[in-house]
Amino acid sequence: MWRPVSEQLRADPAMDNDIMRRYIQDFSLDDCKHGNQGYSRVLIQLFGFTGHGKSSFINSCKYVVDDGPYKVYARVAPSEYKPETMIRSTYELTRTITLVDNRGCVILKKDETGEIYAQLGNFLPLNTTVNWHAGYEDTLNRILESEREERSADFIVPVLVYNSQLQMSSDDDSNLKEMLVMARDITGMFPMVILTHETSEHLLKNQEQFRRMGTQYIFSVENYTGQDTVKSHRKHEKILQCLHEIVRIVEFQMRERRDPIAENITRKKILLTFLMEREKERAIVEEDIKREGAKPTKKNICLLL
Ligand SMILES: Nc1nc2c(ncn2[C@@H]2O[C@H](COP(=O)(O)OP(=O)(O)OP(=O)(O)O)[C@@H](O)[C@H]2O)c(=O)[nH]1
Ligand SMILES: [Mg+2]
Repeated sequence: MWRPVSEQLRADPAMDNDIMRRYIQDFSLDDCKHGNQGYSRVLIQLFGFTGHGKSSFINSCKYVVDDGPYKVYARVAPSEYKPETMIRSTYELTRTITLVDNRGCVILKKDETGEIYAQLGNFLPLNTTVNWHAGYEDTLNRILESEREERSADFIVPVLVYNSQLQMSSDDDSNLKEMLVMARDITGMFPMVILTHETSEHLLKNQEQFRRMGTQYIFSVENYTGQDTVKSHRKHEKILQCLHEIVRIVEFQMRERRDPIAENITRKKILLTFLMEREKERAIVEEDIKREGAKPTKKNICLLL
């Protein structure tokens, strides 16, 4: 029987792993204050750079929630430097919660960020290959084509996965901030951040940087990997805490009256405006280069790539 988290906390302030696991497994949108309000599932949208641990996180989530043997559900790269996930795939975690393994990007370029936002807002079909270098018309056509799929009933939770071994440059910092804010506008929720490789010496610095960008929920986890599947209480606990918090946030947001269809329309307008603006900028840069033979600057080269 699913019970609100406040009751569970009262019952056991320590919130041990079993209680968290049961809370995650039993959570149903139907049990929220105003019922499901038209949402049929929670879609945890994992996004971020390639090789930062999105697929490993999915396998780790399945491992800790199913509490069975370790299995590879989402294929993982042999190393951090070889992009692996090309298809945007879904993995059911519970009957209410689904994880989406979005294609990772290599660097933040304008045409890739357009695709990222289209993925995050769930405006592109699931379980199909993602093409980063799509032009405006191509992206637009695919968004329109995907209207055939009924997806407005998904409650989207955006989650950026970031490898805490990396030291962020100031350029990365401002690009990521822009991306997080846009992801908020497209999904209605400021993305949470999961820092993988939690034993890294750069963890605290990365936590601080994401906090400065306005991130309220930052979790650090050590993923289970093909090379290390030995159950660890600490690893289980950290991953369960992260999923538990996501469910709490959804439950909290579902206390408000919501309209999934109206939300979907608003976000689609934001995405289309972004794509249109990007296209205009690209046309201006191309025109300048043609007219004056000007060299593209570091700032605008990403529009032409
Ligand atoms: N030690 C350690 N290794 C990790 C962790 N997370 C991921 N890895 C390793 O990092 C590599 C890349 O992980 P993936 O899960 O494939 O990364 P991804 O974000 O799905 O990458 P793409 O599919 O290319 O976008 C793999 O070799 C993993 O085993 C972690 O928390 N700790
Ligand atoms: Mg992957």
